Amino acid sequence: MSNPKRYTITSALPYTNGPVHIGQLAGAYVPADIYVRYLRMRYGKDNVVYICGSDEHGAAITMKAIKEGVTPQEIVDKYHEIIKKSFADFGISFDIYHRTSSPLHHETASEFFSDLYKQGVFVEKETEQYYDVEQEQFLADRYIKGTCPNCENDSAYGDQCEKCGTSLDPTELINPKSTITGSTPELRKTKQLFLSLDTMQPWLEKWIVEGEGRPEKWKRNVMGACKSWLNMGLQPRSMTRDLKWGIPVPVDSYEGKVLYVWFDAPIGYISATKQWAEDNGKDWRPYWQDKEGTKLVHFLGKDNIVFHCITFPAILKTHGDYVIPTNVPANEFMNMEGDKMSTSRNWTVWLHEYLQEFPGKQDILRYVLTANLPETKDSEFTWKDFQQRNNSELAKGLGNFVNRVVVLTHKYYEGKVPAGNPGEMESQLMASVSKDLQRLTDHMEAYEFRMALTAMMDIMRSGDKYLAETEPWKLIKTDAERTATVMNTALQVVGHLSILMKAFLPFSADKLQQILGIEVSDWKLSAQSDLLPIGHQINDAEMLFSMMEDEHIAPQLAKLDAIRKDKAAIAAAAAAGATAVKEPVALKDEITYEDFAKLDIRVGTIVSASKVPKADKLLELEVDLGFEKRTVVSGIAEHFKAEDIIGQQVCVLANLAPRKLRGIVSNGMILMADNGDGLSFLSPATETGNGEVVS
Ligand code: B3M
Ligand code: ZN
Repeated sequence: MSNPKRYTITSALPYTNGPVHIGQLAGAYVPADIYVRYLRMRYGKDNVVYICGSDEHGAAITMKAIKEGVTPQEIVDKYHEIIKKSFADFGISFDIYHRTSSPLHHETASEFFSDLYKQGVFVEKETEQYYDVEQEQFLADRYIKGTCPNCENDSAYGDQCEKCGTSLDPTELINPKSTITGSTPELRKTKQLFLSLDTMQPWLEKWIVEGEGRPEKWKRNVMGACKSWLNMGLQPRSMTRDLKWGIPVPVDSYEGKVLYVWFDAPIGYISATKQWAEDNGKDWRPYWQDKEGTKLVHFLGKDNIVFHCITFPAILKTHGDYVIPTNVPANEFMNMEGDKMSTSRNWTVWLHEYLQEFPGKQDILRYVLTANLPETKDSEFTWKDFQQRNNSELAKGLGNFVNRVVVLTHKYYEGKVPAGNPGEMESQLMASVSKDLQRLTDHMEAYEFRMALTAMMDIMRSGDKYLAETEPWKLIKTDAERTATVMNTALQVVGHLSILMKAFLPFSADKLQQILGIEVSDWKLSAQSDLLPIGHQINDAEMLFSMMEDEHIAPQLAKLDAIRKDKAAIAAAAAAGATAVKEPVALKDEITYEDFAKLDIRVGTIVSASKVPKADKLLELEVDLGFEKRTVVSGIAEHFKAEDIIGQQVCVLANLAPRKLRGIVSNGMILMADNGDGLSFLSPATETGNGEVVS
């Protein structure tokens, strides 16, 4: 699609279970807003729609409601307002910020589902799902915690282990527990409607991997994530859930079930577009159904890639009437002050708090986030960098350059743009501005906003260098005509900056255009020497940026310090607890001699040992029991190195039913004693033949 007629741009719909923070801004909102502002200037406002809204369904919401002891509706109402306001105050220029709890969305998603159902694309399957007997409800994946079978993290969720990133089915969790009541859930039969992603795999591979019917290159990180999903082989995915909160499944005999949140949420982009169209007397259809003319681009963070690159396109494609995304320029994560951002630990900057604590300073945050966007790899936000970039790049750089030009224009020409007589130096400067404009535009089209910002700052630096070399403040004493040329040229550069800044620093851009007395917002692909016409009157100078002192960021650093100290205190308490006198372990229930006699314990010797790949705790052992050799998988890898235990005599529970661990069948169990800070083998005190009975 070289010349799309219109652009449908989306930012991921944030879950309304908490306010928005800078990690989300850097992932999905700041880059999209820059892109959209650029598109509007270049291709016209009427050809661009920028869509977002609150994602108000799913377990994220109901869990928060349980935690705060209120209804899900109260949760979404509260956070929808906070989020919507903070985005607006920050200048994220959505054309609409909608809600998935709205009747229009329910209707739209429901209809979409029915269309697919009528096409016969869903497969009904009976599954076994965990049910919390105390709470009397089936448990969504997020409501179940247990031990990850891959890395043995003991607080993995039913759908994903956040430690090793593996996506899971709840039934794979070891020792599952309901997060609502803490009880052990039981498996019960329930039926769901599945989307056969497996049958979509060939098309998805052609489209994503081979690029068939896909006009733009996708980013490397996005391709990498998609390929790893495709390589694992796509599985049918359930599009319905046994939950009370959500959009009812519009199919008979599915009463009491709702649509999977990742089915309804992306359709939220469509229903939001409908609402926007209705509010503005437009037709929503071309924005979603003109396959030739519409460029659809989704902005999001890396944790949402699979849903936007695989599931949603598969749904759109299957439906048949819809545009599929041209691009999904997803970002990686932004870290903060040397640590992963964490909302539960408060290790982030909340947007609504920033706006309160730094009033009128939206553009500084926008600038610093843009300069550090995690476009190709994870990046980092620090308050020191925030201060430094403000001071050296905005206040002393951009702000100072602009201010100098405006002040000198008033001083020499009463604020009127002087006539110039451009020479070699001026045409060189304007040529370099043109080159940077082209470069900036290319970066915008390629979703490289960090580089685009650098190109804008390079234009400022060229202008600044030109002033430093021509020194109009000295020249004025000897050559009035040449000074007028210099000032005219510098003013043109400032004029161009005021347009470019609209994409990155919209508040300062408006202020600057007010100072310059212009209202120009058509994107420039090459420098224009009469952007500010001769004789044009400009307004009084005003500082665009001010210096950020240590004391301005000190409260922020203090906040983080307090969190760090809390964390250290918890860790110290945990460490102290570990060395403290251990509580005796309570005895298990009494058993009879007959119970004991059922155990067949034998002496054996470990003859080989190796680490089980991708499992931190497991060793695969071969144990010689005299009469046969056995494979035993043992959870001792954190205590022993494989090579150190070969030849070790051990006691083996030899008649334990075989168990499969990480795909390996384990035949027996090695008996170990816990000695307080590790494990030790139980072995006969004197050399004993392999296979001898322990009794
Ligand atoms: N609400 C996940 C998130 O907030 C999800 C995005 C939906 S986009 C359709 O990260
Ligand atoms: Zn794991």
